Amino acid sequence: MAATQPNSLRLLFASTLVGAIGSGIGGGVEFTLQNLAREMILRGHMVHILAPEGSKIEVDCPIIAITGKLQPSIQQLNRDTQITIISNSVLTRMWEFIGKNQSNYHLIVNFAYDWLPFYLFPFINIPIAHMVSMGSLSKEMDDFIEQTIIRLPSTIAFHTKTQAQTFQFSSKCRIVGNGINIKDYQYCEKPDNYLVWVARISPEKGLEDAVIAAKHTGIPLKIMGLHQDKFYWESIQQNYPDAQVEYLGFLTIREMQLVLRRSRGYLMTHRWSEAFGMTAIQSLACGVPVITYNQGGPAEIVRHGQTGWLVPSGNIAELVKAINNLDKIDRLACRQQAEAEYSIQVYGNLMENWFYDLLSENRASDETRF
Ligand code: HBI
Repeated sequence: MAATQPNSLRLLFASTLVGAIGSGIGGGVEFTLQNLAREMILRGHMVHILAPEGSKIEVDCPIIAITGKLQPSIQQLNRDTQITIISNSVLTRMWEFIGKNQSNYHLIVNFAYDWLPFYLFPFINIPIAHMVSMGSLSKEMDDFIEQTIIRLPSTIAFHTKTQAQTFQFSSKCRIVGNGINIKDYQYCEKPDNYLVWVARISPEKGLEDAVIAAKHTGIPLKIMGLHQDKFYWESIQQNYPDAQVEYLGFLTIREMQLVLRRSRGYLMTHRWSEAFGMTAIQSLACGVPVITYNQGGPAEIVRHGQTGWLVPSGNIAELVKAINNLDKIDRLACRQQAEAEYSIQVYGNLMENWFYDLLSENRASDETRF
């Protein structure tokens, strides 16, 4: 007899472990995790969040702090770097907690881009839904992710097709986009005369291209984001001393969007294949057109000529041209695209359906097990 599908789920969110939530080191994942937790609670589910000690969340749900050494960010490693196993790490302690307490939950949502959660699925009795946050970055992580894709493709989801395609065998995995609370963003029809760049200040985000392009157009550029690589920032200041750039700091989402919404355009000059690009949908939600290099998730989000411009990667002359064509973009169309495709309700539906599917699959395999 098929067990009844539980309507309200007990969900355990396993956070990224490169830094405490709120530190900004976890980038867009910190934001996605909290948006989704809030949305699942609104839908009547219970959510517990497992995260490094010191994490601060803006969601009214229990956070289980895990002590131990943080994970080195995989972006700083290169493709052939060996995976290091760290003693007394947040990673191993988090999964010790999960091993002991898994019977209190229906399902785990894993947000960490690390080997252990992908390796452990045969030893955990409840489904692990892996929300993969980046594209292929390291050979060894690819092996762990692709092994899971081959054996349990339904437990893997990517934010975009482009991101999924960086892995092998990913055609059967879900694409779930991402989502924000559109009500948190105020549409701005008449912008002031400046451009905006928002990201962790680190080489893979290509800030210097935005500085050079803005300098050519003479439009001031406001920069926001975590100072992740001080040398990189200093080199930009030394190389372009007369560029009209202003660094506003690593602001809260609310403060950031007050600056973002009044800009003429948002520049995305990432060098790596950004899996999604939360700031792209935040920009659209404010009515701000997005100019992005034509690679990774942002190129899948922005509608060329309608809600922004796609520019050949690294081509600064094309960036300048796109900036000069910003006024051809209808700002209301940007807002409408965010409402239709990237609200937390749309993302929440895709994720909730995924969880229910995993649970009914899991139950079916249990039934065939006996
Ligand atoms: N590196 N090892 C590791 N694990 C993560 O979960 C991780 C990371 N680097 C960056 C990161 N997560 C997130 O900031 C991005 O997924 C956005």
